[in-house]
Amino acid sequence: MNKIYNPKPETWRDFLKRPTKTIADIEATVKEIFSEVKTKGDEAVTKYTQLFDGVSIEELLVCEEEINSAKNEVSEELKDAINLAKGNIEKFHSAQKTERITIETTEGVSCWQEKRPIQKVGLYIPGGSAPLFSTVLMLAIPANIAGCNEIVLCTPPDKNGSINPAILYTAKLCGVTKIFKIGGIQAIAAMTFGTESVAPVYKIFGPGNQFVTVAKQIATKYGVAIDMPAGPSELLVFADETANPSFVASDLLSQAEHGADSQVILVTTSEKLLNSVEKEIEKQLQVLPRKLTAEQAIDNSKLILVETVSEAIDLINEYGPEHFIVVSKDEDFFLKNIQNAGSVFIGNYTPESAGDYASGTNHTLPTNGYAKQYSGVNLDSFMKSMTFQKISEKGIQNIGKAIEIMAEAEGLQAHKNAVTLRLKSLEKMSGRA
Ligand code: HSO
Ligand code: ZN
Repeated sequence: MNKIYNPKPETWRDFLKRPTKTIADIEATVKEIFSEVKTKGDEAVTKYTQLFDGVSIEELLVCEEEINSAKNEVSEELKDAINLAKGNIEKFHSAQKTERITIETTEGVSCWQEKRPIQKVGLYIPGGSAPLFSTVLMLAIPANIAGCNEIVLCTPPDKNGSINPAILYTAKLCGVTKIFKIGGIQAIAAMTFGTESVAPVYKIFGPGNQFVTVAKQIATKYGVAIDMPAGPSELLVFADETANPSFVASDLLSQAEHGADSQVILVTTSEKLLNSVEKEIEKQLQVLPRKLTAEQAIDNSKLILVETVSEAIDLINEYGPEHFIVVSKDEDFFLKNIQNAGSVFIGNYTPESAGDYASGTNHTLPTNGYAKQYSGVNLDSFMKSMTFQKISEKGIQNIGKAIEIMAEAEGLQAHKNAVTLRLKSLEKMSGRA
């Protein structure tokens, strides 16, 4: 663990830098697979599934029977837990619905804005060591509330060609319309171009490894939208002497166990707390099943001692963490001044795990400093705003002149004519009357 004492602000940028990855060779692989999936469809998808997942899949679409039998493989206890989480996530995301906004900007000129669902969305759920069925909840629930009519889910098959039953169970429960046994780059390519089995989508959501992340970025070149550029999980905790060091250590480890490249940081004004957290991490780490992974992330983690809370908040805003936990007697100060964070967790009894699973907020959040300009996934991520307007005869008379003058000034005569013709026709009518 790196301990940093009272660092000078000019050095923050340097030690807060996320490790950068070279994407050059990944990009070449992604482009090759994209072009093959585009031209050969399912055949290419099957070939890459064999190559990367080591299994030959005859039917990419998961059949009803397989989905229904997953239900029997998930324990009642887990089903109950998933249901509790679902209820909370539904409540929080339903509350994000907004009313139509209507305004008469000038007499006779009515403008309004309404939201519409993105009709076809694709959800990517990684497989591998931790099957993230909780991410199915986080993506499929808001997609459903938004009213998306096609919700496609892609997830890689295991060596036996199956998908984790909890993923299948949750997908069915949350209204996913089609599930495919496709992972990695080939999944993103299939949802981008469409194949014989997979219909193309308008927006792709979900986390993934570096390959999936680059593939999502390439997908945008073909007009598909993505939720956000995703990267390894991050947690920054600010804690002072009011924090429980063992709780803080458990939170830092909870993110560290996601991957060797996870980023966890403690910022504190208390040297005593810093030392106790360090000891606690060592202790708790020893008995973690994912010790090896967490250990590597912890090796790169930082424990930072600063002199004041105002220095702390500046440093935190400069870093822009995906998750920010604050346990401090100055809680209000932090809540008022935090500008850049994906999601904020407050007090000794608010572990990040709560937001990862069951409190109701979304866990698909901006990493890599993108919290400075991106929001986490929310109901609006599955919708787009449309504007409407209706102008009456009186309305066009009220704003027509301004439009004519502006069009003229831009040298766009046809634009001007579209108004002039109408104004003249109204003049004629009123002359006749
Ligand atoms: N903390 C992860 C999400 C997750 N954690 C899923 C457990 N399961 C990224 O926000
Ligand atoms: Zn997590």
